[in-house]
Amino acid sequence: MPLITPSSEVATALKNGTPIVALESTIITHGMPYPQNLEVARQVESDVRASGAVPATMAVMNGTLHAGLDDDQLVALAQAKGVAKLSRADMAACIATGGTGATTVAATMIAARLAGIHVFATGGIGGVHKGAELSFDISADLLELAQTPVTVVAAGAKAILDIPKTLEVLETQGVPVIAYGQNDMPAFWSRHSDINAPLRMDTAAQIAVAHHLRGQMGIPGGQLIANPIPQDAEISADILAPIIARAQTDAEAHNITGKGVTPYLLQRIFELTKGKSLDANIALVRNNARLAAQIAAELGTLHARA
Ligand code: PSU
Ligand code: MN
Repeated sequence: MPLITPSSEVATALKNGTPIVALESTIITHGMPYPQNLEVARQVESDVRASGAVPATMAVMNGTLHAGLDDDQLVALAQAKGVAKLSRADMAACIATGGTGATTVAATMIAARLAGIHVFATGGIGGVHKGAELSFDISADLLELAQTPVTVVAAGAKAILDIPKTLEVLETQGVPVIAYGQNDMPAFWSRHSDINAPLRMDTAAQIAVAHHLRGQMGIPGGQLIANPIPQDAEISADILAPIIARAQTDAEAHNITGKGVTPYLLQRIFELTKGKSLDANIALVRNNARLAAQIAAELGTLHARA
């Protein structure tokens, strides 16, 4: 049995060396409400295609790990209730039991590596949560970045996370954190933060070369590209700070823990911003998909030359 089943579009792209961009599915099942989640999933796939690459949305459906979903599968996933949220710990168990689950950043990286895909676009990664010194809540995404060779394009760390602590863990784990086109870390819904990014690059070609070099040098793990949200879509940090604090207090009051924390906070912030957080989230994911497609294309030319 193959470990991962590519869609026919992804299989053809793999054969022809067409650039491919991996996409996660937890953002569909746990990150956004229906029906916007379905619209966004389709829109991001079409953004990837318009940028000259092929999208590969990852998910486990009835015990099969897919790289690339057809529209019926996207619809089923977007509407399904109680879909598992799969990280490194759960993916094999979900396949073994014939289950259906959406892939987080960590699980999507594993799937991409299995399929032979090097670049992945998402909204935000998981990180070190505020209060982690008590809760120990540190996303498995960070450890995956340390060991799986996929370049992940995200919009920086969300303010629901502790950004300095997240950067400390990534530094310890040897993960390059590269701000795209600016010196400071973008902060997901806002373009800027007051925290300097460890690294900066200004072109997709540089990012591709660095990815390629790490592989050649035998350095395990991926790269995190922090791509600022487009200016016209950002929400200022001042507006968001009290909303995030409120969402966090509510999460504690409801004893939300483990896998439930990130989806709860995203949903609560959506409610408290009357949907504005979702509009920003959509704009930044689309922006990340376009950059990821450029990086995948640059990597394609490097591979063709090698
Ligand atoms: N950030 C978002 N939207 C999301 C997620 C993060 O803006 O949907 C999802 C991603 O799938 C990420 C996961 O990998 O949440 C992290 O969950 P946790 O913090 O439980 O590791
Ligand atoms: Mn967590």
